[in-house]
Amino acid sequence: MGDEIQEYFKHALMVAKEAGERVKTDFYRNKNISVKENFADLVTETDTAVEELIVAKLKQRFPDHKFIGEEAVSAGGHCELTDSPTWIIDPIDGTTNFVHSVPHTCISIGLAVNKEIVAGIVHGPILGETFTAVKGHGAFCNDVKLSVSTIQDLKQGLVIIEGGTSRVPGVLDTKIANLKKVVENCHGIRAYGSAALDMCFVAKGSHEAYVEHGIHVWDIAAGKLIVEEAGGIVCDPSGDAVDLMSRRVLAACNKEIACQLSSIITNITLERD
Ligand code: 2AM
Ligand code: CA
Ligand code: CA
Ligand code: CA
Repeated sequence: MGDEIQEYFKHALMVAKEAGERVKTDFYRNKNISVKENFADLVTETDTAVEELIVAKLKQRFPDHKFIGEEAVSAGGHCELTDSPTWIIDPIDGTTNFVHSVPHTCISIGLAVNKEIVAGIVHGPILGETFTAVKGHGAFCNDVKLSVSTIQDLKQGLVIIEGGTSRVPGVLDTKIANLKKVVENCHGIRAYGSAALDMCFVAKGSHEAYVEHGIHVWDIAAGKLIVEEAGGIVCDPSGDAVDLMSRRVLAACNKEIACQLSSIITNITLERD
């Protein structure tokens, strides 16, 4: 299986880079924008086209594999993670950044086998950074090996926490209350607008943690493995084991930081994927 996963990974990396060229071209053009659930939940023609490109290229090579893609699910498609090899795709993570010409935007491709992520690619075509991991083989950014931060005290940490695209009042109120508690307990907070890149910044060691409610499986599938292969941990914001379909995540450089962050966060339950 190890060799097979390497083969799957290499092919997916090629596809991600090809898709990245399309994202890069469109990034500098006028975008065709629509809204999904609310005025802040955006999608562009590029999101849909890039997802179709990635799925077509992977399907051609791996016809028996299954697929979960953000835009297909948004269009009413199935979002079920089975034991079969499943490609979990976010064609553009950071669509709002893409729309506003902010370079923090990426393509995220994770591969799950037996519901476990075994390969992950987060390709940022504008930033020129490609984060990768294959289970058991470490995490890399442009071929440089990644290691998480060694800071153990949250008060010395930098935490990524986002506003998200949900405008549901109850959810937003708790997110803002959490944001306040995090600000009070660390060096500072940051929000880059791309869940997948946020996870990679924890893997890279520049940030101690990332916590989010509202994300979907395609936002974090690849990033989860990249964080873990860099030596970090990914759990539920409650501190329990992570459930990729639960719409929430906490990534941290180590258990101490995860526990400290978890203890000040109020968890939010959202409708599952
Ligand atoms: P997207 O750009 O693929 O839609 C922005 O905070 C980050 O969270 C992006 O990675 C965005 O993914 C993702 N996201 C999308 N919908 C969200 C939601 N309802 N709550 C939180 N994050 C969301
Ligand atoms: Ca989206
Ligand atoms: Ca996303
Ligand atoms: Ca997306």
